[in-house]
Amino acid sequence: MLTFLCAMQCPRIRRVPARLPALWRAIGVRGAVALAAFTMAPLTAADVARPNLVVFVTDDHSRLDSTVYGSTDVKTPNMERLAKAGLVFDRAFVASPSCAPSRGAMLTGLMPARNGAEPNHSKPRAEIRKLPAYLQAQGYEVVAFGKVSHYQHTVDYGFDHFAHDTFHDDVAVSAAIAWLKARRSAKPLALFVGTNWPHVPWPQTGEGYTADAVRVPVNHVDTAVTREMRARYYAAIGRMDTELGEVYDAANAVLGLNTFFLTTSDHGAQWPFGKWTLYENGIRTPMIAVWPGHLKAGTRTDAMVSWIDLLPTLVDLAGGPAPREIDGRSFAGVLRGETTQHRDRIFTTHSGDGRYNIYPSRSVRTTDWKYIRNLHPEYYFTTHVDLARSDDGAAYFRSWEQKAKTDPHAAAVVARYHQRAAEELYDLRVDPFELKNLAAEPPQAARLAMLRGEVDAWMKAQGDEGKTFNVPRLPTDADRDRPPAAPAGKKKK
Ligand SMILES: [Ca+2]
Repeated sequence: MLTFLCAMQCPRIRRVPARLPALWRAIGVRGAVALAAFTMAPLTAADVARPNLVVFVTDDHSRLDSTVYGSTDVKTPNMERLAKAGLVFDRAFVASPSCAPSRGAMLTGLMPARNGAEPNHSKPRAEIRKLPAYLQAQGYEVVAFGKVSHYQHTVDYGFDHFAHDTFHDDVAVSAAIAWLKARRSAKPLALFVGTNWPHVPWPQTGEGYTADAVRVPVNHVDTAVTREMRARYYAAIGRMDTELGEVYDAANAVLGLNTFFLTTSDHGAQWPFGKWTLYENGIRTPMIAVWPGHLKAGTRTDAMVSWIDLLPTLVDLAGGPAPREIDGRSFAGVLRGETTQHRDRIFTTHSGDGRYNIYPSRSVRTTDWKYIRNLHPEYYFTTHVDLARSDDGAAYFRSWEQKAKTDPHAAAVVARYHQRAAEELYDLRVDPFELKNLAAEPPQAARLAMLRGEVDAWMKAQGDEGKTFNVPRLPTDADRDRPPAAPAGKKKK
């Protein structure tokens, strides 16, 4: 209670960690520092002030599928609760729109070409310093529950403790909460909790959502099967949102107000023009931060931030020197309300996913425009959506193909899914779903040349060779729509 009252009423001593020994809590920051002067403990004001850090990572959740970002048909009450208590990022982006390269970039602060995790399921190189080491150097205990890195890559990252990192190991969240409640360490804590929701396979029913009530996005094809799957996707989002609320409540109860809490998703959902693409529904991600007494509650920011910025931001909040040798840059100034801007360009990259997706692309995004370069427009675009045997994608994609035989809109959507122009340019102010490619429009020639040059320069600076990591599928291949053979005894993800 004393900690709570101090936090609310005494700004100079408000940042007292709840888990510090009772004496420290009772005497506050200045008292603890004064006490340290009479002991051998090398305690400083910075030591006492450091916040606990809790990051809740969701999996394949599209930004627009939340009430916080304007959805009217999927309910995310816990995201809304965080939004009311903290700062909502309207322009947060991942580095790459599939699980492994996205998480590899977050946990190294380096873009995929520089850390080595380019295609899905690949890992950053062993010699690269990873996020836990930076925070451990600041005195933190750094712990991961669930899918934080790409499943069982977790062991490579040097967490002090980790558990439940296998495919849809859905007890991870309750295990994290139990671990947190039993924790007795006086160290500041950096806790990463990763849910596998709303990653497929989605729940078998809509769990309250019905097919006739969902809204089908304008860049999709409206069929009965699509609606059924969309209701099931919403059910998965509901599970994710419930888990978010549970972790948030546990963090508040155990760690107290001196806790920086952030939630975000590793990229957009497994729907066409989402995951595995550089369209907004692939790379633009939900992000909400809560930090009582530091962040103004119920606010939003347009500052453009990237997942590579999370590592230096957390190190900055932990009191450490933000590393300069990585691609990421701390946006702690945005969090503290010192600035409303961070990046003026967001670069993203996608390299592929086994034999399901071989379609490398790069993009640069300004506040208003998106330029996408498809490195091999002659390749045939496929993903788990159209190739997987499960009903997560194949069932509804077959219904799109069937409708395409008689419906021009469906035919255009399916054609655009498989084959794209070498260059795409979109005016996001009027075309948020990136439906009208302006790359060939003469009035946009100068803008196209500028953004093309920026991607050239960025790829060169990154040492990005634009590799293709698997045997491509071509539109002329007889087996272009045949799923790859699954490795014996291995479950696809
Ligand atoms: Ca993912």
